[in-house]
Amino acid sequence: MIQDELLTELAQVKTPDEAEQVRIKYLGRKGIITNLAKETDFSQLSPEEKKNFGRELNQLKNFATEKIQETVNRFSVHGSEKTQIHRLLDLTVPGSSCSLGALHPISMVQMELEEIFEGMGFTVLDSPEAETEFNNFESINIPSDHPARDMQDTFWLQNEMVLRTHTSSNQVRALKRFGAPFRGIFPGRCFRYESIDPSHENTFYQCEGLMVDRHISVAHLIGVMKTLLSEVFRRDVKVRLRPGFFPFVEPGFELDLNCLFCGGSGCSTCGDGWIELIPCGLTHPKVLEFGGIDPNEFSGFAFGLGLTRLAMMKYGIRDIRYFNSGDVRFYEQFAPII
Ligand code: FA5
Repeated sequence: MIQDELLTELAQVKTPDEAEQVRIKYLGRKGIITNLAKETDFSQLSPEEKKNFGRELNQLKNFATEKIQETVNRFSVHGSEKTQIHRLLDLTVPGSSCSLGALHPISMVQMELEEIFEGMGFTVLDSPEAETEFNNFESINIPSDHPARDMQDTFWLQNEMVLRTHTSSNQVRALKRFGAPFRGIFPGRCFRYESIDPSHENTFYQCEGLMVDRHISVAHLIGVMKTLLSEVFRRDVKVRLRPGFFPFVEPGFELDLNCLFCGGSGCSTCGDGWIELIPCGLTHPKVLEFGGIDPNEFSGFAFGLGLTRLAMMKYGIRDIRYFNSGDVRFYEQFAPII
């Protein structure tokens, strides 16, 4: 039987070329099936026999065409692989949900601060976490024998660089690079050798701000701080300004925020009802000089906002240790709904 011979040959086919050879052998111009019609003497056949012959020949051609095509399909993506994919893929299985993750609450506060300061004409600058001793201390008027160094004990690297203890390390770098007038903020991560408690971490974020221009006074500093806090909290907040010492500002202040958890009565987060939030002051003439700016012509103010503590106040997070916990369930609570 032609069909059986054809199927036996197709079963041995290993390449598309071999399948093509089989097609030519059976269906080509001089192929076995094609020749069946040529070799038959139709004059000897009755009309009924002619009809039957024609029908059977067509069936044979269709059978051969179909089987050869199936063999060719075994070698094509649209054939065998697709069939296999269909076998593996069950479109009725319910999909598995994919978590989008969430922005860290500190990132969200940082982005908000950046927008507020950009609105006041400040540039946002990125800065290194591993710093030179000069940038972190000396350039801002903290020489190696200054007791202020003890307040900011930190981690030293083997190459004598230091993990910055504050973002003030960028003040002189920025002044040297951009000169005066200058308005910029440098948000970033800081490191201190600290005893950890609900409001102190060894790794936390600050956002430094520096504005240098002609005739800058404490009034400018207070104006910028008020704008900042009213925009961040979108409500009236109570603040207090008290004298504070930092070798790189003169005069120096501590701007404290009335605790939003206890309303000022005192709690485990704030202690006495106030959260130390924004140390600030007028830029010390020595810092301007280190930055190549003439202190007789320019003055400025600087602040070092505690970004992690601001996030605590904004989102009602009572313990700073959650921020570095790596617990996604904590972070997801503050994510904006997308
Ligand atoms: C400074 O770091 C100064 N460089 C700030 C400054 C800048 C003063 C410019 C004047 C002019 P202080 O050590 O107080 O100051 O830290 C600033 C803020 O960082 C604090 O008010 C607090 O909100 C935050 N902060 C400090 N230490 C920690 C800590 N261990 N954990 C969490 N937040 C901290």
